[in-house]
Amino acid sequence: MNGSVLALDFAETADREEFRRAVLAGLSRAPRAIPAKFLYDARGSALFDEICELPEYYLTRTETEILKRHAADIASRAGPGCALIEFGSGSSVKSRLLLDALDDVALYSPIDISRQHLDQTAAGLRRDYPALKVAPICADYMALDGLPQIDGDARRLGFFPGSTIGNLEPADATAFLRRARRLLGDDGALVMGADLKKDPQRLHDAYNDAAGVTAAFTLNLLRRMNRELQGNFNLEAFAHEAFYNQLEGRIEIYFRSLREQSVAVAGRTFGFAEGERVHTEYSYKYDLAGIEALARSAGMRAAETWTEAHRRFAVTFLVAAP
Ligand code: AVI
Repeated sequence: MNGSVLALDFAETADREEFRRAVLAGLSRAPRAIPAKFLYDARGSALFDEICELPEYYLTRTETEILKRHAADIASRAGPGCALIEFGSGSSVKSRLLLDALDDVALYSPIDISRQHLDQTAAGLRRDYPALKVAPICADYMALDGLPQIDGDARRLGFFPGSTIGNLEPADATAFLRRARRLLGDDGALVMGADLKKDPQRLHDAYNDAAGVTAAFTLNLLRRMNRELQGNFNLEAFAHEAFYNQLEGRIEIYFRSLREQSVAVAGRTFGFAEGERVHTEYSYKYDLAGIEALARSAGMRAAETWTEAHRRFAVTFLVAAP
């Protein structure tokens, strides 16, 4: 067995232990909740990729349209010779739109917690952009204190697309932007995508698609608990529930017990009342004033915001506030 296989085994054991603790803690507290990051095992990530293609899920298409239309504007705001740093890069599809538009990129640094994702992304980019310096960072960008592989005095341009900011509760969103501001420096900038408030029915439909892919995505968490934590969740006895909470300006997502039942997982047994819910995700929706207020709360300001005809989504160029 070689060292990298051992390292992977170790990482897998550590991940499973973190999952076990989160599930036991999340099912023991009231109201019950399991953090959204555990939705993204291999099957969950593949289902999320499918969500991005759904007719109801306008977010990915709309953001891509904005990025395509305004890539040159973003590049001119950024200036030549930037180091592009992507927070939570996934497959880096959207960053290619920026890489194609930016003038003389000094370096591209994708940050992702998944080593596998990072290696794939880096290999694809090195193949398609042979002159580009690619410096992947395997880390949790929510807990990163420095950018180890980045030195030199190139301007740092952060990229945080996909409305991932919406999955953070307001205090965490501010904490993330503060961290980004520190990592990017006084001279840095951040290109951030955020889903906008709109007709509640459209929001509702985006998280309750007719094909049931979002439901499968939520219920995959039960499968994961069954597989990794020796659970016995009956997937037929729980349902996906997603609705727009207008007061809080957010989509709330849960899995809901369809009957009174008890379930064993990670060596414990948990009772569920009929209708009892376990929270899995928030997806906050912003308006332009809300984006500006969020930026201010983190010592930044929106230098420019781009949207499209229906004002469904916004891409904002954030800079450090003086
Ligand atoms: C990743 N994130 C921006 C998605 C969202 O829209 O909040 C996650 C998602 N969950 C269900 N559908 C999409």
